[in-house]
Amino acid sequence: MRLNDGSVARRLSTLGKHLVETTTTTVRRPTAPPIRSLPWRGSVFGHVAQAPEDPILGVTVAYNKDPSPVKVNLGVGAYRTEEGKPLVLNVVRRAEQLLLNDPNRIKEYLPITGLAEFNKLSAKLIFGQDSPAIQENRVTTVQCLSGTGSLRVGAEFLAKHYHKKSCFQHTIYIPLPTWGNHPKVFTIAGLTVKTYRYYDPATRGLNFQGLLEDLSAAPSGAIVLLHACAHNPTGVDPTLDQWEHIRQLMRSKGLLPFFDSAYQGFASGSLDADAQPVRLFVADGGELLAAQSYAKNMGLYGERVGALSIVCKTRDVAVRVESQLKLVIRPMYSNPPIHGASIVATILRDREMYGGWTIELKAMADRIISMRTQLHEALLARGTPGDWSHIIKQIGMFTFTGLNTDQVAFMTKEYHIYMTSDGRISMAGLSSRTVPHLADAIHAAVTGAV
Ligand code: PLA
Repeated sequence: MRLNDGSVARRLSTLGKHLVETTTTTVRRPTAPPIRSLPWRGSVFGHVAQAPEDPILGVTVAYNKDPSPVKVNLGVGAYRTEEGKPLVLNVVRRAEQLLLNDPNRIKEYLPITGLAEFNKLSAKLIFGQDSPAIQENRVTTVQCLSGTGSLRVGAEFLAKHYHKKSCFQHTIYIPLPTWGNHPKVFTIAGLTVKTYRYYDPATRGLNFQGLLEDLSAAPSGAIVLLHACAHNPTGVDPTLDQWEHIRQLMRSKGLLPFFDSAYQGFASGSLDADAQPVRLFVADGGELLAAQSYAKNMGLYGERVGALSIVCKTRDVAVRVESQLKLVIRPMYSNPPIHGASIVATILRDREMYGGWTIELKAMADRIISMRTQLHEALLARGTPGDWSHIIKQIGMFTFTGLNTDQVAFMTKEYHIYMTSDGRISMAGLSSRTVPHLADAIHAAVTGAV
């Protein structure tokens, strides 16, 4: 279309007016009212309450904020060297080097159930090389996110699929006391949590009678959480004879064992000895669950590597159970990470590296035991009132000191010693250098001397 001169002139004049107006006058753009003036002006999350710190991991948060040069963190169960440094095992460094140098390493997704070789080797580690249940292919093992993830996957599977005639099928009995995360993991997965007596504060040992009474009174078909070894927080384990008693009682009542094995090798220094209670239950042909963690025994805390095994009556059942575990895992985190499981598989498959691991593991366990002796002697030397023999009797990473909340708060405030408020101390976080300071703090807390 051709424009005549008149229409061109009109258009130019309109454009000119527009330009003048927009540059010389204030344009009233529709402006949004400030958010603060609106009726719903607060955040849609405004009602969210401040949550408390985690009772264990929160201790590290408080420790990190303390500028004191003498502070000691005995809260979380994390191994430290004599120099107070975190430890990466030599055998882990070697495995990582091998993985790094392998040009065939890829970063593809793992299957939902994780690294197959890792799963096989993990089952052998806990149930034993010659376990009949493994030979009969009636164990299913899935790689999970360390011990916590393995417990959670197991709990969700039970909440969905554990069918006993009794209406108590979804009740899990946990020891009193137990690791603080247990009730949370099981409740959120949909199980009802109840407790059974375990620890006797008077003897600072096992309340075996109370345990037997409570398990006898538990409804048939209930699930029972058992610490495979190095009970957290008490450091008190049943003897093998007592385990046998527990096994007979549980099997006779049809109680389903769910073992939490977070410290295999840390209790006695021997991987096989620490797995004995679990193997006792597998040997009778009955069913059970076992959650394994490599956080402590391989020092792979942050790699989040663990496994859940379910021992079934037959191969056929195990295959179907595994198919359902996949349905639990897939919408939760899809599939597990590859690196940590590859480290573990590299070590477990190689005889020489496996041997190296057991030596380093024993050294960690021995150092913890030596901390027990040193702390005990330091308290005796100070004449600290009370019987402190439980420090050398208890097993594993922790000592359940018997100190109360006020005494713990005092030790933190005055001595910068960080520990959980139930009086648990991580022996693995102590060193010869810090033992005297801890002993001074305990002495002052007990005698009331500042
Ligand atoms: N089960 C028990 C009995 C534990 O003590 C722990 C860790 C876990 C499972 C979970 O370990 P993982 O998920 O790291 O493999 N307990 C620690 C750490 C060491 C923690 O609370 O997370 C503790 O200080 O109690």
